[in-house]
Amino acid sequence: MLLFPLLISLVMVVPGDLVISEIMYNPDGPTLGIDDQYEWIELCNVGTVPLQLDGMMLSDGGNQLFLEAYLLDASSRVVIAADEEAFTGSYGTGITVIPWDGVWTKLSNSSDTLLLYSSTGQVLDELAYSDTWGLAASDTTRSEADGRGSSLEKINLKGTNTEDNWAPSIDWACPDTDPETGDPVCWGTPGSVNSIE
Ligand SMILES: [Ca+2]
Ligand SMILES: [Ca+2]
Repeated sequence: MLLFPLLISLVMVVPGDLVISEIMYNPDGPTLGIDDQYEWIELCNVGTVPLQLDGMMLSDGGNQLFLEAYLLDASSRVVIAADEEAFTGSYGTGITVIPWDGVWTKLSNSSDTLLLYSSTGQVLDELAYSDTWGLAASDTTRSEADGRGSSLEKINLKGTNTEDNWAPSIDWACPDTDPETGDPVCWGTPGSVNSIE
């Protein structure tokens, strides 16, 4: 019986199996809080076998954060939060937040490239996003994901990381309202199926 988890841990992850599925790169300051505490990244195992995340790395090319041991089931998601205590304070404790070590790979509020590496250094996923992604045609200022409450979500998790496959979350089961406009503020779908998937 002891061999079973060992065999699972030896499954080699390949690009496409584990993807960056959602990011909160610019948390809404008035309702959620500052970037240093409330940024987060969601990963999804879109493969067919459990994947061991131990030793995987997320980086923007500068800071590097290393994932600690966690066996992620197929079709399951986890969240990596800049500040776990702040995250659970806002989103509750029912979401799987996994531990990491190193330095948080800060998510730029303008544009950034987020890289996910396997424990052997292979690039598993690469997301070069921009704050112009999801900008409504009628709005020339900011997208809903750019500090207005929404996260940036991937639409087809097995598709490309191009602008047409990412958009602001539209889940309106929202925990707070914008103090200036009174509109409901959505904080994305960490740990859950994306609202636009
Ligand atoms: Ca940010
Ligand atoms: Ca999600």
